[in-house]
Amino acid sequence: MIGYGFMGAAHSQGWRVAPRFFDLPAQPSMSVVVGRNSGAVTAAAAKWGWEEAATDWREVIARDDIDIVDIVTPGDTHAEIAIAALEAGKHVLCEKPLANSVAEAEAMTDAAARAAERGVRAMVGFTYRRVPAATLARDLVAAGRVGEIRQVRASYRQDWLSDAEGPLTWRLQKERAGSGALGDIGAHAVDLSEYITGLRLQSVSGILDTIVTERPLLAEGIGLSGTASAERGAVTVDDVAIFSGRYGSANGAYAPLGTFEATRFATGRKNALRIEVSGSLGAVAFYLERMNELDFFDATLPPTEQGFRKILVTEPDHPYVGAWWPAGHMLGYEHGFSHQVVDFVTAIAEQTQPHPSFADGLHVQRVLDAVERSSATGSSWVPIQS
Ligand code: SOE
Repeated sequence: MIGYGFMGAAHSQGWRVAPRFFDLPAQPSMSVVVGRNSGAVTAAAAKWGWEEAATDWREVIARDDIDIVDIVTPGDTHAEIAIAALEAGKHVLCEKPLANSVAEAEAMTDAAARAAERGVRAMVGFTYRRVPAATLARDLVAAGRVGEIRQVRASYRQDWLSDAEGPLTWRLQKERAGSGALGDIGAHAVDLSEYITGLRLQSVSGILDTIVTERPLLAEGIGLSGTASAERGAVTVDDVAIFSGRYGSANGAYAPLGTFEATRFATGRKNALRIEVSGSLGAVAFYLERMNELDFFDATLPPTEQGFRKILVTEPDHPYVGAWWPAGHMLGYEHGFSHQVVDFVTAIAEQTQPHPSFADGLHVQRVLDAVERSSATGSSWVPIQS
C-alpha cells in the first residue's frame, strides 16, 4: 500500500479484516506500506499490521513478492504510480477520484487495458458502491422495482470547511487534489448515482464557487488536525459544486435529469451522501448517515398502503451482510473497505474485470471536467465524451 493517511487506515482495516470474515479464493498478506517519512510510515506499519515499511515505492513495485499495489496517496501521484505498477504486472486498486485530470485518467485507463490483456486487474476505490444498502438500491432498480427512471437527486454535503480559519490542507490545493468538493465528494455522488441507476451521464451544466478564498498555511501535520501557521495562502479549488446532468436512456426509455450538490460548507451535515431515484413504479433513497437503512416506495401497492418504508439492511440475505454478525446487527463506515477487498481479490482470482474499472473512473473524471468547463463558460451544457 502506497500512502498512509486517512485512506491508508481505512484500506488497512479492509485488508486485515476481509480475509477473517469472508471465504476468499486467495489469501492476501499485508506485506509493505510505503511513505516518504520513514519514522511515520514505520509507526503506521506497526499500528495497522503491515509486515514492513518502506520509503521508495519504485523499489517496492519492482519486487517479485508483491502482486497487488493499493494507492491511497493524494491525486497528484495516482497516475505515475498506477501506470508504473500496471506495467510491472501488479494488480492495482487506486483511490478515487482516479486522477487529477482527464489526460492522466486516459493514460491510466490505457495502461489498465494493456495490463488486462495479461490478466492484470485495475479498480477504482469508489467504496460506497459496497455499502450493503447502496448495493441493495441498485439491485432493486435493476430488478425493475422502481420502473422507468424519471429523476435522480444526488447530494454529498459535509461541513468540515465551515471554519474559515481551518488550515489549507492538500485537499484545498488544485495541484495536489485536482479539484475541491467536486472531485473529493461530488465524484462519489456521480459514481453512486450511476451505479444505482445503471445509467451514465451524457451532459452536464454547473457552477463552482469558492466561499473562503484564503486560509492559514499548515505549519505541521497534513490534515485538519495539523497546526496553522501565521502565514496565509490561497484556496485554489471549489468549496461548492452545484450541477445538473442528463443521463443516457436505457433501451429507448426516457433520459432522466439528475441534480447534484457537493459541498463542504453544509453547516451541520457531516457525511451526508444521499441518492434518491424516482421511477414510474416506485422510488429508492439511500442516505449514508443512515447507512444500515434503505428507503423504498412501492407505487404498485394500493394507495391506502403506500408510503416510503424503511428496509433495515441487516439481514443475512442482504448484499455482503451474511458474512458478518447475526441478523439485525449493524455495519459501519469501515465495512465498505472490506467488501472492496473481497470483490477485488475475487476478481483477481477468478480472472474477471472488477468494478468500478479505470474506464469507469475515467468517465467520472470526464464528468468532473465537464462541470468545471461549464462553470468557466457560464453554465452552458457540456457533453461528456464517451
Ligand atoms: C473528505 O471530504 C472525505 O474523506 C473524502 O475524501 C472521502 O472520499 C469521503 O468518503 C469522505 O470524506
